[in-house]
Amino acid sequence: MRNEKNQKLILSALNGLVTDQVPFWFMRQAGRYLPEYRELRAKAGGFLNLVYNPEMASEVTLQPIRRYGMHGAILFSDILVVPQALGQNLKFETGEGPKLDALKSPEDLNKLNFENIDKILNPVYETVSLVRSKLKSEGFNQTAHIGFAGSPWTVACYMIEGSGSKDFSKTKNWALTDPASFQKLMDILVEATSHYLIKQIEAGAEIIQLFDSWAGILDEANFKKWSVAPTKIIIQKIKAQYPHIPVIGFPREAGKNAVIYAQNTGIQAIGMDYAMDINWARDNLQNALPVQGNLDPQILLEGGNKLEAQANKILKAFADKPFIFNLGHGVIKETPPENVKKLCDIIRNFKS
Ligand code: 1CP
Repeated sequence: MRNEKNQKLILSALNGLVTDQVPFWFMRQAGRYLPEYRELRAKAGGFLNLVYNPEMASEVTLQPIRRYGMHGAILFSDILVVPQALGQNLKFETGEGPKLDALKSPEDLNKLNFENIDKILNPVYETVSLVRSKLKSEGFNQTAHIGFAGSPWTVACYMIEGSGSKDFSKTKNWALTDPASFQKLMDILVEATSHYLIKQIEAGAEIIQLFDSWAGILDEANFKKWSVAPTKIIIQKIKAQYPHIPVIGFPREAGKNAVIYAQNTGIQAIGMDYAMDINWARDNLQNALPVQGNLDPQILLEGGNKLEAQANKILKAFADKPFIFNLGHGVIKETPPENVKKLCDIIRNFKS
């Protein structure tokens, strides 16, 4: 038996315990709302230069922890490094989202290969080990390092569309009209993502989060096929080697399908987006597994009394069962850092 008292707070919650303090971290906590991030990004000369520079990327990961002492330190990287490592061209232009050379037909899948995957991703693994050693040397004994990847469905959305999109209609159309070749792409992504995550764990990641940001555009049957099924295989592969590493799944905007996801993927905890009804989630998700979420990042941006009221409402609803406080999506870049500080204080001072 492990001594559960010595576990980091967030790991206790993931292992089904309720602790005096509610553990917290925020999606996109490392990023553009922080002046020290913008400074380092300018120095690096671009987003990907920052991602592939272990010294700088580990600093960016640590920046919010030094300010606010979150219980989770998420790796600074992006979900799109996996397609890049498989040979797809990726660019981030200043002020714009990602641009990939879109996959247009089943023949384009032949361009993807595993030859250089570790050569390209090695700097990310190096960042993970640097983060672990910095957390330790700087005395953040209660902060766990969270590795991550995009889920195959969400990553495929960007690979096929070539950029962000409102409805990812090309991807949906491919999946619906030619499921056999779409399955081939999913198989490639399952393989690459499992490998990538296992390497992060070997380098020192203590928790994994899988982002399925576009899970919400699938109907139930397709959600099972393209979100749940690939996620389940990835988790099986991780668990076969590292059974104690918890995996948090974030099937954004899945609504009621989140129950199917929670029951069938093997995740240890589920991330709730901000559209999810608190009482519904309490009764239908938290009755079965730890939950994470779900403050609207817009409310964090606005701050004030509304922030205080909504944060407390979430804490009152979830804190008596295993729970990790988070946002329902990423920190918005215009968010004043003092609002983030205020939210951290509210969570820290909460007594159930
Ligand atoms: O200009 C910049 O500095 C780049 C902005 C930025 C940042 C800070 C991007 C571009 N990615 C990131 C970091 C990032 N991305 C992290 C780091 C850790 C943290 O959370 O602090 C993580 C976990 C991600 C994950 C990610 N990237 C997701 C899943 C989560 C989500 O937001 O739904 C997605 C969809 C992406 C793609 C992506 N990367 C960047 C942008 C602007 C986008 C979205 C593109 C779009 O859909 O329009």
